[in-house]
Amino acid sequence: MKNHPQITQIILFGLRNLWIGSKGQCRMKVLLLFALLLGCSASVGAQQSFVETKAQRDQRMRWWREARFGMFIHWGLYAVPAGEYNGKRSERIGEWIMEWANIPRAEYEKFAGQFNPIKFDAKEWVRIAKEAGMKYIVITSKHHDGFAIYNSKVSNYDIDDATPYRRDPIKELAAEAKKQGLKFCFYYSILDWHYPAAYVDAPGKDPSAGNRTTKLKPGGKAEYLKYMKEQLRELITTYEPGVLWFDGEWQEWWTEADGKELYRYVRSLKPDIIINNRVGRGRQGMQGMSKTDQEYAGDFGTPEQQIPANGLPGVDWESCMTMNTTWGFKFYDDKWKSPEVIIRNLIDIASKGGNYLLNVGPTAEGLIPAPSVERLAAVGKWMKVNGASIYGTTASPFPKQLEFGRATSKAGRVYLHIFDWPADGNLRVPAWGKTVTKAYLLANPKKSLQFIEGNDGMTVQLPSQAVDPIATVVVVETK
Ligand code: FHN
Repeated sequence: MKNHPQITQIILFGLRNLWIGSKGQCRMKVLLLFALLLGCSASVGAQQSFVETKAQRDQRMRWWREARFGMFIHWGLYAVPAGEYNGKRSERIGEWIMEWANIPRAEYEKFAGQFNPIKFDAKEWVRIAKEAGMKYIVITSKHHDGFAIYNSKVSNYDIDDATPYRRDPIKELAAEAKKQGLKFCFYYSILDWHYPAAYVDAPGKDPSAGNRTTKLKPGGKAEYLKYMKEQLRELITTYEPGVLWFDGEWQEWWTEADGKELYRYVRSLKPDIIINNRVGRGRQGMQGMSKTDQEYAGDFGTPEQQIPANGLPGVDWESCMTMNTTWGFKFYDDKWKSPEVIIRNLIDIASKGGNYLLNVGPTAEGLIPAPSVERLAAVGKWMKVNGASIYGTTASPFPKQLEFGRATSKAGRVYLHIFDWPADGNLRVPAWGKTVTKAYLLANPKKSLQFIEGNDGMTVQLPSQAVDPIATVVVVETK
């Protein structure tokens, strides 16, 4: 926890004067007072919630805000059944198979013996993310099924003890991400269907299967909290993640106070770490985060499978989405988003000031599914030309959403993302209180575009054809 140097200095200065002006017995009392006060200031420090100035917070969030685009990876034992159990399939998400197929713990554990990702290649995974234009990777260290896909010293239900694979793919992935310049981050589920003290109390459900909510046996919460903290400590000290992405917080036994305490604990282990709002109860369902009268723990909001219509003004936020309809691998899920939808989602999110965390669900062999790889390559092709209109940008400066597309901004310029190319070649842009000095295609900055300014905005004369039918970017520089 952060101490407060000014408090300590005041105490020391006062004691110094007392010491100089005292003799014999008095000096013993001064020493005793010194010891008492020192202990008190330390304990005050330990109890402080994490206090940081706006400048300190902005510094901590800087890389994350500039990144704008990350890879989510859901990888675990659920990739073995891959959406089918005893011939039963479901439209439900693959990583929840222990719940929707009502698989008892002892049965589900058998998947560990079949999890042997011999085709896993950290270098290839990071290359795919990097070439897509992604700047960080968030991987499930432990999902709701409780299986640790890293080498956990506090659990035998992990890749090292329970599978034939025995290597630590997370160590390889963390090292490769660092080598290729991507931030490495962890997802961690508070909900744990495998923890001994946890059980399911729901009609028709096996008590040891998965469920949206679990109960904890008497004394189980304190025991589980200790276990969770031990796992978080080893995750943070061994792999040094940039973000701790919590999930599964909606349990009735998990409170906002628990979330605040866990936030402080994680920050005490790595003060520059960034933590999402699912550490506590601030998520407000799938919409992400709505500030109410209470300050919730967490550094950013987490809308899921959706883009808030007006962003989440005044807070940092990240929209997480699947590329098909499942987070964990399902071999028959072929409902893939097109590259156009993915690219326009990325632009839409950035135009509202958010980050896009796009998911891949690798197979039990350790491969990222080919349809995901193809889409990410298409996104990377667009980002290669237009990344400057996403990275390090802030939200659109326009009061209303543009009819032809979206906008992002940086100091002294606005990036206009044109989805619908004007048939007459004249791009009509509403006024936004700035005087334009120059306009050009981001793809061809040397060739200025003609424009006319008026009271209600400007008209830019565009070439007859769009550079990119998904989104062509026009840069408008301002005074
Ligand atoms: O239940 C999880 C789900 O499996 C998945 O991990 C998503 C990703 O954000 N989070 C939870 C649902 O909100």
